[in-house]
Amino acid sequence: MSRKPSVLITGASGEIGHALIARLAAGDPDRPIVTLDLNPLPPESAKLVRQAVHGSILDTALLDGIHAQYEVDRVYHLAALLSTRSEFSPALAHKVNVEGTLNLLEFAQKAGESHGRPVAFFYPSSIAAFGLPSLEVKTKAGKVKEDDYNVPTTMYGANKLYCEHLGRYYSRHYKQLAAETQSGKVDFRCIRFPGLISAETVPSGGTSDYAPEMIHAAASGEPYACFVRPDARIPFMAMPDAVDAIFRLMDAPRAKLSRTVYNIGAFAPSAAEIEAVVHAAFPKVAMSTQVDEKRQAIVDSWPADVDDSAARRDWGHAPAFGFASAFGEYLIPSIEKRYAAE
Ligand code: AKB
Repeated sequence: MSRKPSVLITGASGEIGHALIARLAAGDPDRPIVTLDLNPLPPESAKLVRQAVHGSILDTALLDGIHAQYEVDRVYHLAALLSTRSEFSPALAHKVNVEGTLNLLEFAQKAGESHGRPVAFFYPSSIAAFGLPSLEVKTKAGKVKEDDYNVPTTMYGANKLYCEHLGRYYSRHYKQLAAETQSGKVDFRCIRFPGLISAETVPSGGTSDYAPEMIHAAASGEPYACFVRPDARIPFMAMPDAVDAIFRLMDAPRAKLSRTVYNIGAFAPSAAEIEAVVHAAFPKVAMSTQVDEKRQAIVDSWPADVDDSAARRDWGHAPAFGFASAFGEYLIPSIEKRYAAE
């Protein structure tokens, strides 16, 4: 039981959660962290949290139990089925990605009404919320703004786009016809992430995974057949910059925020450019291309890059890693060390 202001992280054992827990625990050691995930936390994360609850975001009784034990005023809702996995199980993706998110918004609303303070709610959306109709339009569009081409072609992208609107509803219009509105208890803040590349975790179920998969395969000496064309291009970001952006957005004064959903970018290499850097670091590893036309079509519907001027203006988004430094100074050295130690 903790009545201290606490943090709830769902999907904490995933790519973003691993880096987020370390930063949260270091930044505010007196603020209890409770996590909710179907998978166990890695030991290095488990020792940093007050409680690691094992269960589903669809289990409302479990969420009620967390509400009874903790005074949560900050939620990082990371649990999701990513784009490729969601295409194989679209109905399950809807349940997890949409109904699960609704459960967490209701949790946050209830917590805010209970302790009287707004609950800051971080929601990771994705470039999958975009849908460019053709390669020609994609090339011409260049850096895409948040409100353009919001016509996703995947269940995951549709889920993310709808949950962006759900979050804005809870934040600004919740029960707007009630005699006494309880709106404003959820302070919903959202980043549309590009493809994220982590040195610590290998992704699973994403369509942008060709980039991290390539590095992790090469560093472990495994041949890799890239499933997209060499010219395929989408925005990417190194995980430390993604976590930094979450902190900058969540720490920004609410009055500074002109929107609830923000694009952020860092670098937008082609698959061929990624392969060239990885091959230079691991020349002995066999790298090839074996296009999966269906996954390629998803990548072709995502923007070549994003306009993140609103994030830079409103809350100081400033990625530390460009393409060369992300691979040369962070990803390749860290991943090499990881596999050398194994
Ligand atoms: C995916 O590929 O599904 C995710 C994403 C781009 O949101 N990494």
